[in-house]
Amino acid sequence: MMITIDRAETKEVFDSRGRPTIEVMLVSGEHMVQASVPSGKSTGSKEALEKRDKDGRGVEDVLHLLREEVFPQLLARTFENQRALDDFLIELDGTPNKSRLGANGILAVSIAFAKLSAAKNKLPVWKFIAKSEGFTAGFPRLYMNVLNGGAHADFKLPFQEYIVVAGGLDSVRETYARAKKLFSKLGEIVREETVEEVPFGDEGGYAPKLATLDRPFEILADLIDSEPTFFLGIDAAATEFLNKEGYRLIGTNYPREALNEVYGDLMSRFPLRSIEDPFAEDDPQAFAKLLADAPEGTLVVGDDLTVTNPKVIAEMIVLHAGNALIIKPNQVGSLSEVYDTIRLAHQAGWKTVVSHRSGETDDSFIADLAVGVGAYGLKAGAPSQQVRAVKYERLVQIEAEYANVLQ
Ligand code: 2PG
Ligand code: MG
Repeated sequence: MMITIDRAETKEVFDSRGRPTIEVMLVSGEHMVQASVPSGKSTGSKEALEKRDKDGRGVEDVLHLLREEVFPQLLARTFENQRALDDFLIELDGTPNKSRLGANGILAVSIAFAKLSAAKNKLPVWKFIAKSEGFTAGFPRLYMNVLNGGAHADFKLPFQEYIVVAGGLDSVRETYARAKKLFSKLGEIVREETVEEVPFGDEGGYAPKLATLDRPFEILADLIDSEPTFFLGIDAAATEFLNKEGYRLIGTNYPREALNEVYGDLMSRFPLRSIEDPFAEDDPQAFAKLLADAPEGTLVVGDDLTVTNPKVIAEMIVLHAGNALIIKPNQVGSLSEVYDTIRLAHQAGWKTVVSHRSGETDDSFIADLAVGVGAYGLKAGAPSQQVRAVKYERLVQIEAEYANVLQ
């Protein structure tokens, strides 16, 4: 179906850290959609560029480019599909990393267009993605980040994210309800255990100071004991704690071989089965070694390593530098490229975990994306922040709608 855009507008909205980001509204006939884009903190160096004003904060320049340059051209054309729209934007930008128009500006238009296409085809977004891109839809496990550390919480805990991976129950509604209960219980446990008040980290998880490397795992292993299908994950975000002397964890520097052993030891004692960014983003060999050494069934997950980029994932597949990857649309900046990356990953037998960013908005698009591509997981933080909860709530809503949509 050819899509004509009748009206396009953009404005600044704030993300969950109170930093400006971009919202785009598109209108076609009777349909009106909105999309907004998140913003990361522990970013990979090969990510497409999130364009900021000279002050390093505002997005006025991008808004201006969208209004004055991009929108007039959008309105003058028709687009056959997502690829045609994305190719047009990428060409208009004309740089290898989307630095002229900004990956943030381009992605906001790209996602809004996907929503518009779904609306015009009278399909829910997840269904439209599955159908138009040839994916098999399915429900993801919840990757719920319940304890925040690293760069998201002043390094009070050494790893950036301690995640409960929840799934395997009859329904997403049930899974989400049980995961939320565990999250509340965790709040009581960490408050009892720490003298100081326990703050929340960037992604809404608790950010207590716990004395040992083991302690968060002991607490979480106990917590999920009553849920046989749940397991634990971490996002080490290791680039953030690498220095000249090695990987620094609670005052000790570990060379990469020793860090590999730390992970092995943790996995042998706790139900830890998914490890994201265990080593620095420029050390795929260390990822490959961990995967080779790890127990069967372990997920070694790339994020800064793979940056949702089809060219990079193709290289990492050849190097066996993992068996799963994080999918963050703003790392690459257009949905067509996101779909390319997911296709390459799935063909190679890698699992995908669709993810939010640490600075989020109330847009729940990633939930539709996760279901539409049949992702293994949806990583959306802790339910204490509304911008995170809306993603899980949208999954629950899709579950209700699923039965009514012709498969
Ligand atoms: C990550 C993310 C999201 P950020 O590292 O996986 O949880 O953090 O958005 O800061 O890159
Ligand atoms: Mg990460």
